[in-house]
Amino acid sequence: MNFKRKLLIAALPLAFCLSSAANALEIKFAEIHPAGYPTVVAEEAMGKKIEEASNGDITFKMFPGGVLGSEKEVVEQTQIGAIQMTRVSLGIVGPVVPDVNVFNMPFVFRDREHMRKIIDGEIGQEILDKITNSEFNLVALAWMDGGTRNLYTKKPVRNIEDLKGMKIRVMGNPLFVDMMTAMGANGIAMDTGEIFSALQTGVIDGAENNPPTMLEHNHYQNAKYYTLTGHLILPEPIVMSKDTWNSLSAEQQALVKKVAKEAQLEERKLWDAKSAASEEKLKAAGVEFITVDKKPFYDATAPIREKYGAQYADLMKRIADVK
Ligand code: GTR
Repeated sequence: MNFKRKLLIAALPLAFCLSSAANALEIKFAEIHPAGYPTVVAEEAMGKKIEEASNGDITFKMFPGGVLGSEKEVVEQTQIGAIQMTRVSLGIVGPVVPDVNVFNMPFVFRDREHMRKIIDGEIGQEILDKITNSEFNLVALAWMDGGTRNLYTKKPVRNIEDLKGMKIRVMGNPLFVDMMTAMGANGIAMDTGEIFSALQTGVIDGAENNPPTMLEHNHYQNAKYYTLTGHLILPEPIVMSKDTWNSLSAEQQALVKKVAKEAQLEERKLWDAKSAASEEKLKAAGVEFITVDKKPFYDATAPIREKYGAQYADLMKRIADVK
């Protein structure tokens, strides 16, 4: 065998490795929630399925706990394709894709079951498609259940008057600032990661979220009253960078879609268990759960549903008609 030929043969495995590496895709998935959180667990299971079914062409790596940045930063990174996938609250999608604000309106869903029926049905798919078809450069694949949001405060809120003048943190969406104004408080927009110290230093008097977030992000340490207003029931889309999506084969796209939908149904079982366990832990840690008459909160926020919902009157009616 001549020398040149030997070299060629020796180089073959290397060339093969390089070419398969060039085709391989690593999905970096960003989560602001910590390891073990229901969304994280369901998304990891989804990632495992993608890896297995793609025969190693796609690998999946979860980055929990906000290590890749705040939700807003991560969304921007996903839009440009530096991060391939994330789950994000619909709250912060609203300012960029206003159509999704229908789901962001206070008391638009009657209860958890109503919300789940909507996200599992055609309206849920329509809202995902609105994100995908916007200029957001993301493909929205499925919904995670983000539970029901209630108020937590440093001083008790036993009726809507108690909320007057309180500074309450909300997600960065003008709709939520308006919602707080309507309920008599001052809505202060900030990232999730800033809430803990803002509560500790008294920059805010409270925030609003579901029991798992209140617990896992340690907000309960400086807010001992949890008022069950149930003003928001927010689903959270799993999104993929459109650049990443476009780099997938049709078969791979179908796979990602399928396993994301499976994650949608799997996560809610984890969610229900985690939510119940979180409530117990919060109570054990000295948080007082306050039941309130929701009607004054519902009535006070009617102008918000009118202001943001007027142009979606048909959709609002279709949502209300889902029994
Ligand atoms: C959580 C949600 C997060 C984030 C957070 C917040 O319930 O899962 O995506 O939006 O609330 O209020 O910042």
